[in-house]
Amino acid sequence: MATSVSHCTVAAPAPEPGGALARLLAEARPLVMGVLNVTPDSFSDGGRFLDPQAAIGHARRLVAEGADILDVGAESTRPYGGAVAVPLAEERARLAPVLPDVIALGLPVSIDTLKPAVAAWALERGAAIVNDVWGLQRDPDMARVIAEHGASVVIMHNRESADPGIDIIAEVTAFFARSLDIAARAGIARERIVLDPGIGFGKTAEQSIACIARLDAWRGFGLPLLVGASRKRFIHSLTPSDPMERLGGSLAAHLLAVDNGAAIVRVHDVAPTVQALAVAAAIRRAR
Ligand code: HH2
Repeated sequence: MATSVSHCTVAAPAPEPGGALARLLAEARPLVMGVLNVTPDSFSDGGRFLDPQAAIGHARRLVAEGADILDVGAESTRPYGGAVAVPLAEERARLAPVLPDVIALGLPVSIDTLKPAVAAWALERGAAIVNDVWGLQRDPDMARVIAEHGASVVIMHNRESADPGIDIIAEVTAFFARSLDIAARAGIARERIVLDPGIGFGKTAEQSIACIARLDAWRGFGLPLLVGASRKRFIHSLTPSDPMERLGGSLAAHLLAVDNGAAIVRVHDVAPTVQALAVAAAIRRAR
């Protein structure tokens, strides 16, 4: 498209194939995705940000602390904590007074939802990414909605229950291959896909640890990898602690995840993570 301005012709900027997320990833530094849970029952911060003003205030704080992306969810996805399924109208009602203000902060926003209707609603309001903790395999409409809106997607591995007897690396690899097939058939551009092994989802503590340790197993897909270890239960399995006491374990997990190739870390504690990443990067540069 070209626009005529008096005597000269100005070319309109070409649409970016990978959008805001690809632009950030091109900076070739680990990105920090800050978590905003507008829920009463999230495993580590349920109820803290259900009030819209508290949620918007927290989003501002995450931006000020250096987040690159904001991940907004209004239904807890916690696998073993007895999270209550939230009806569509309720999920949208939680998001409606919050999402526009969060999007107005200017960072790419991802919507953490299982429902294609919520994803579509958020994308139409300016969200850039859909964070699907069932990797496009739960609802057949999810991939179509993402493709139609030209959005990016986080494909996360999940399974109904943990099985200590399986090879978790092979299982996640096969899951990613299925999800990527669904994405390709729906027409989601590869530049718009991020893969996430789903720390704590359908995995024993040992399997979650193995996924971080063996992150390079999925480099062959040629796609950015995301790790969300923040306050997760596997940390408790190593050092018994309540979720709010797991910052040290979360930082260790995310630093090693980045060393092993993670492009994005999904965290509740943005400021300490940004600081830890900066220090680790400086030490790496000085080697
Ligand atoms: N973890 C949680 C939720 N969404 N999305 C991705 N892509 N990766 C993750 O590891 C991940 C996720 C669980 O954390 P939280 O949002 O704090 O809890 P809850 O689901 O209970 O709201």
